[in-house]
Amino acid sequence: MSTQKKELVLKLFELGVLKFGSFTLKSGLLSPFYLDFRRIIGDPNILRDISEQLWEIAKDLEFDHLCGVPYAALSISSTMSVLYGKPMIVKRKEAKKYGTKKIVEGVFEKGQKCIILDDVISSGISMIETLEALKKEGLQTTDVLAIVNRMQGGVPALESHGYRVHCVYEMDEILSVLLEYNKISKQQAEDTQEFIRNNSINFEQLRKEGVSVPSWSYRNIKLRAEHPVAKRLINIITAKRSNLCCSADVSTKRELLQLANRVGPHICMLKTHIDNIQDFDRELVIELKKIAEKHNFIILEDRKFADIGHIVKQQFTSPPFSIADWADAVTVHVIAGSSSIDALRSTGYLNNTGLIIVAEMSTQDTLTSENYTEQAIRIAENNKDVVLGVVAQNYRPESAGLMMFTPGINIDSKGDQHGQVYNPPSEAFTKRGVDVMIVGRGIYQAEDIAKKAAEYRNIGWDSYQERLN
Ligand code: S5P
Repeated sequence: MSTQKKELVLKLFELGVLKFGSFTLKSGLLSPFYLDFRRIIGDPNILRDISEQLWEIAKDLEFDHLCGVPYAALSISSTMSVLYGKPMIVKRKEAKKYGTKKIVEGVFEKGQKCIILDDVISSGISMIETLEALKKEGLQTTDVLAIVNRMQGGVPALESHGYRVHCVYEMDEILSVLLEYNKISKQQAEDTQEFIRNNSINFEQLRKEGVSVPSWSYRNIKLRAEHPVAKRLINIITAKRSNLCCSADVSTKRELLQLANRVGPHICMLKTHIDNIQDFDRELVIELKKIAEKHNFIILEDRKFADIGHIVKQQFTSPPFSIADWADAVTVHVIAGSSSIDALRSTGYLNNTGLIIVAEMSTQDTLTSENYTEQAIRIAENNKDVVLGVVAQNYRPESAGLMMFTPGINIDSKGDQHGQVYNPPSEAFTKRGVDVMIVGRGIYQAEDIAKKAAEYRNIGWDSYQERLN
């Protein structure tokens, strides 16, 4: 990279255009970096430097007009227009509602050529819309210019629509310069690269097209998770290299504690159905918490709250189970709507206990239709302050920091006589984007429980690695 280009990166950093930290994007994603090119109007020298870099590319192209995309690129196209004597046109964000109702402002004729300028190319979706609008006005565009390629899929998307794309910088190049001059840490560069990698696909679109996609990495989830239990869970998963949750569906205190001790070293989470324990008492909870601390796993009480808010509040807090006092996480249905989440939040206990929304069930004849699952996931996404993720089979939340917990996993069986459907763990991680697998009978009915838990754990971890690669 030329010294001039390197210096420009450093100037952009000083001006606060290239920011590193934690930023909520329009989509709701929490990003470790943010590019704010609207700030360049704060320094005319930088504005000129950027224009010069873009002109280096533009001077070899054949065109009649420069078209800047509002807002950041307007100042750039104006500067280039003045510096290099090319007329400018502007595509409005919205058509005027009165007067001319024009969508493209400026003086042009049908059939003329324009190049389009933007600050950053991310997904490319808004750029494609702009290009379509110009085409409708009779303008020809073949080349798109931008300052930064965020490397999130926009460039190939535009190219697949037949446009040539030219960027002054790839995001990777910017990171290298900032690293070289100690402006950002290695960790910040890695987090940024990981974020880019994990967000370079339009998940929603691919899902609609029925394509399975690999999902987020644990580090990325942690980066964007909001609830402290989610962060703790990811810490445990990565420290123990285990994404296994054992479903401890036994019926006595003794069996539960024994099982917890046996599987403890191999799991990140233990799931209970505490109301199935015939001899339940407070002592059990105290002992279970001790084992959880010793083996470092979290406790998920699979209560599946499903009633109106007024009732779920009582079910969550009242004796004899007093779930709110001890569970790190609880499952909840949203069949009654998001009011159940609001009700649970109003108890004041959700700082220590995270919610997992049951969005899709594992049974053959489940009533959780695609539409229901999508709605449930939306509720999870709108309540990330208290929700860790969803229980689901096929649908993964795309939103920042939410996890997918998946039961119906077994390596030795295809199902039971009551409609349970089992899938193998490897496929769950690689094809369906599962983050934590839930295994019950596959483990606790095995002859050697600890050995079986270790086996699931290894498969789960290897499959996660495979997904990353
Ligand atoms: O859709 C679901 C949701 C859950 S939480 N299907 C399920 O099987 N579960 C739970 O996972 C279920 O309540 C049970 O505790 C566990 C599965 O147990 P397994 O013995 O079939 O592995």
